Amino acid sequence: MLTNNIWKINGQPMNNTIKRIWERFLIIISQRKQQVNMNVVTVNPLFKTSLSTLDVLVESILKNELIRQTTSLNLIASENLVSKAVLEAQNNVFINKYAEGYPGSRYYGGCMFADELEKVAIDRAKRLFKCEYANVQPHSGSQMNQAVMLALLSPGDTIMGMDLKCGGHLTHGSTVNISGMWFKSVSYGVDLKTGTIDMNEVLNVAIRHRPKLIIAGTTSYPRTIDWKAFRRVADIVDSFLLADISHVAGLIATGLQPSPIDHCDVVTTTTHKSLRGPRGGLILSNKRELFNRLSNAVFPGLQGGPMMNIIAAKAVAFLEAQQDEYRIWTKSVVENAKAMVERFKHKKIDIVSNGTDNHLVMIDLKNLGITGKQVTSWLDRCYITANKNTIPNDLLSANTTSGLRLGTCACTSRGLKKEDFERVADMIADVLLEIKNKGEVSLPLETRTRMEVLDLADKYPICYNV
Ligand code: DSN
Repeated sequence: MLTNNIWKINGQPMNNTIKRIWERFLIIISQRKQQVNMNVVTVNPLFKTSLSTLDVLVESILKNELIRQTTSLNLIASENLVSKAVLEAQNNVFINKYAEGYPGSRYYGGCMFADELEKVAIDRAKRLFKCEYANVQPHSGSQMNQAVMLALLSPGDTIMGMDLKCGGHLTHGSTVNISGMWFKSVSYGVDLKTGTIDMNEVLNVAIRHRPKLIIAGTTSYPRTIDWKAFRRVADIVDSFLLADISHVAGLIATGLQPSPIDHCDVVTTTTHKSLRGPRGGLILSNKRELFNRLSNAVFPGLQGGPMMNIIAAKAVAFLEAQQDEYRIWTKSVVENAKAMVERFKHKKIDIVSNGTDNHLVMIDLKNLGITGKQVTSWLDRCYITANKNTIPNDLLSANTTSGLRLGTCACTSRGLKKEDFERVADMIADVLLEIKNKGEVSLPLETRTRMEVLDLADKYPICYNV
């Protein structure tokens, strides 16, 4: 495929003159490589000095992080483990390239391959999510949501998102975030008995405050969101509807969760959670009248040049997400989360909403009388990585919390099976119960858990080269 494509620029065959120059260039490069190997010529040190020679400190930090990831079990719900191909794709020569603008309309020369790459990423994103518009340039989740607000709102407008404590996100109107500072922000929560979104409350809050933008989407909500019901509310109050599917995008891409694309004005997602790609954002839409507004908001409204090296890795992740292996992986992600829930319930540990439909397991620690902060620090000592999280009706701050959030993406990517997740749930349950009973994790339990974790880590190694 490469050999065919290399003779094309922007998908068009090169003319013969350019092709001859190109062929000559490839020969020179190959001769040069041989000369270098034979020590006949010297190489500019800029291209020769490796990280291990130049910067031992940074190199050792990178190695330590690989060792940390390899020797612990990662249950952070917003993280994942990328493939070798995605990791390779991110590390590329586009790190050198400015490409402000969009394919076919850039502010810099030399963008022919940047154009080609961005078009590939856009096409794959559109195919994956079955939509007409995709913007692959947002650098992050925060920026994709800011861009949507820039496109649709004016400062001072009212926005409505989910309460942070119930599973909403900082960028959906939190007062400590620009979304809650520059806009008047109101929120909806969940039914405290069921732990699920109460659409009557959503409608009531919407009617009371008439938001210009309603945001549906969460960071710690284990249940399926009813996009059609949100659309009905948005239509009643004549508001834009944004779905932020960052956590469940991968499950939506493979049809395990319903897609919001036909019900919402705009859909946003990060690319590094269940999508298993590089860190970054993505904006999707089927509303033609919004396409230009969204594009102009991302660039030049909010960002400068896109990170083309990251866009290369996004394109690869979008390709992976269309393959059978990925579909099977998403199925396992959900099955593994359900398996953990059952083990916790068996140990009489409370689960927010009493179950899960996705990759998330939200543990309610209130009845155990312990905090998320205590638990995550003890789990860290046992080589299990998770995060404290507020839960509905939480009386504690986001720094302490009555909840623990677990997610199955990273460990499923690593290869852990349902029975392994059950074993991990048992380990975590033992830790929780001992903190409840003794206020700490005893040395024997800490040692036992570490050994069990290392046993699993050994069985499912992370095989990146550093
Ligand atoms: N902080 C991320 C999460 O953990 O869900 C979202 O930005």
